[in-house]
Amino acid sequence: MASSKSSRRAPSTEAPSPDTLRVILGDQLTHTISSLSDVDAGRDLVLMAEVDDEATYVRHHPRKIALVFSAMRHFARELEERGLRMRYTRIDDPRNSHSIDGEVERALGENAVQRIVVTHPGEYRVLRYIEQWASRFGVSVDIREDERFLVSIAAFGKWSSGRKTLRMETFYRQSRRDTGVLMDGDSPAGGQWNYDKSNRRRLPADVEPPPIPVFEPDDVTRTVLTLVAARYAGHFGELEPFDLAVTRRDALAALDDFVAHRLASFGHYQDAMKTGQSALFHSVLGFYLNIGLLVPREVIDAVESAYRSDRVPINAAEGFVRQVLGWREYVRGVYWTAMPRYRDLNALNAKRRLPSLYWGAETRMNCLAQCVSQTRRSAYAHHIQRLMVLGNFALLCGIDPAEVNEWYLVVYADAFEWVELPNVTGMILFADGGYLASKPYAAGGAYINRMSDYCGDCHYRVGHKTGEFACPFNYLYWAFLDGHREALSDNPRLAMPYRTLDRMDSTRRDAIRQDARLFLARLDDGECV
Ligand code: FAD
Ligand code: DLZ
Ligand code: SF4
Repeated sequence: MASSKSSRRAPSTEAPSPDTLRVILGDQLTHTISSLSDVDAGRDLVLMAEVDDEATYVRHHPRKIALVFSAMRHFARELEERGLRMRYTRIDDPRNSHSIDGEVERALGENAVQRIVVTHPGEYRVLRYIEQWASRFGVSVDIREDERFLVSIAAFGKWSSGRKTLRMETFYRQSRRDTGVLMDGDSPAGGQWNYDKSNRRRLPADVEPPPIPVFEPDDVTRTVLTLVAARYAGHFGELEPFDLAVTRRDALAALDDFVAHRLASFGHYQDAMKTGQSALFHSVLGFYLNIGLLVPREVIDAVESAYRSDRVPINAAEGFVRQVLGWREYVRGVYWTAMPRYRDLNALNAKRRLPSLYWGAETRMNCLAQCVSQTRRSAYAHHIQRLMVLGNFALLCGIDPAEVNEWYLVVYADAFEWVELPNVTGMILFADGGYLASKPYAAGGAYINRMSDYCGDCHYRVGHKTGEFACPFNYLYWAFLDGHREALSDNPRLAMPYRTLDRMDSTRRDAIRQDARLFLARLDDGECV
């Protein structure tokens, strides 16, 4: 890989001074990225930079920083092998300005560049500074569509315009039709659009999920691990053992492994949780999709092809495709059509500070303890852990969306604002008032008990509704509905729980309110709950 030093050699007749600077961000590690589609090896310079601004604007989990830096270094080496001229700034380069802006400015100062080409970034914050490059640096700036997504921002904008609330299912069906994925002519493969009903099984005790592939760090990754350990020591999370894929080749191996060994059961056990098993039958591909080592279309095609060749059932293939073609594209569309106002939404007026248990402080609630410690170790939790344990608790306790958003952006190695923010603000906190989801995903302890083995080892009793040993999710759930009656009671999807609440006698309702008040006061006082 070229260092920034070697890329500033005096131009020779073979290598004229570059006139175009192609900027590749840390989540754009895709050989077919639009910013390189017409790259000219003779005239262009490709800039990549490891910078503290991106690693610390929130204090990312060290595994995420190592994943991004190591994948960037491997990708730069591959580009160099393609014959491209690289200007790569390492994190420990003493000349590093530690911002993308600063690195672009330095490159422009040392090369007679007329034009910058970059693919649309994944975050509004980054787009804002890229949009200033033209006036700031006096060069033309070509911001290109990120064609790795199947639905463009413009197409989503057209679809969503005029709708007060959006629904993923409608978007998803349209996307299936538009792309032909899992379609038999005009009909959905297998006859149904959605197989969710078959996808809610608890994991039987005798089902052992296959291991997730591990990738041994090579010398490049080892160097990065040493740097990350030294520079970001105070960040939440464990760096080692580091076993993630950092190259496209290994990410493709992870995809093959998922399709061969876990996809068939993905649907059935999608919602299940088990102590000591972080991924179960999930793909663990979000890390690689989100930095570009894999592109969504190839992942979807691999899954569809497994279904077409009878290797996996339709409920598995459809369940998975819905996540990638449905949810992933949908939340991205919501993000870009609703930013920047989306970041400040707080429809339920939630104000509580994020409790220290999210950062690993002791808790007697076993489900939370398990999910937080797994997150600290691996920078990963599967969807139901994020949604129905960690997210559900944040919703029921009324935690400030800004604090919850920051936590999710910090702790998961697949977290980038375009996907993290709508999932937190829209899906778990209902802070957008129902723009993204039709109802809050609030639930009592019974749901967690049904889908996991956490409750058996808990200090609390999931069957107790109130009282000293009652599962806090139980009374917090009813207290949440009670407290947000004005905002939520008209929601048809909540009609049944509100009827149940209204049928409770006043003694029970008072006990719920009292237990919730005491619990939240103890939480605010920093007591172990
Ligand atoms: P699988 O369960 O195997 O699913 C396959 C793929 O589908 C994922 O890799 C992902 O690309 C996509 N997907 C699934 N659900 C969603 C969803 N709700 N939104 C967008 N894509 C989805 N996903 C992220 O990629 N980054 C985040 O920062 C992120 N934050 C989340 C925060 C909360 C509160 C919640 C509830 C969900 C969040 N998700 C996020 C979505 C989802 O939880 C993760 O994509 C998933 O757990 C990653 O694990 P996996 O790769 O094993 O996914
Ligand atoms: C997440 C991340 C990190 C940790 N570091 C870098 C970096 O040093 N250089 C870089 O170009 N990108 C990094 N990224 C990814 C950016 O934050 C990413 O481009 C934005 O999150 C936009 O999606
Ligand atoms: Fe979580 Fe309640 Fe079960 Fe304990 S009893 S693990 S707090 S759901």
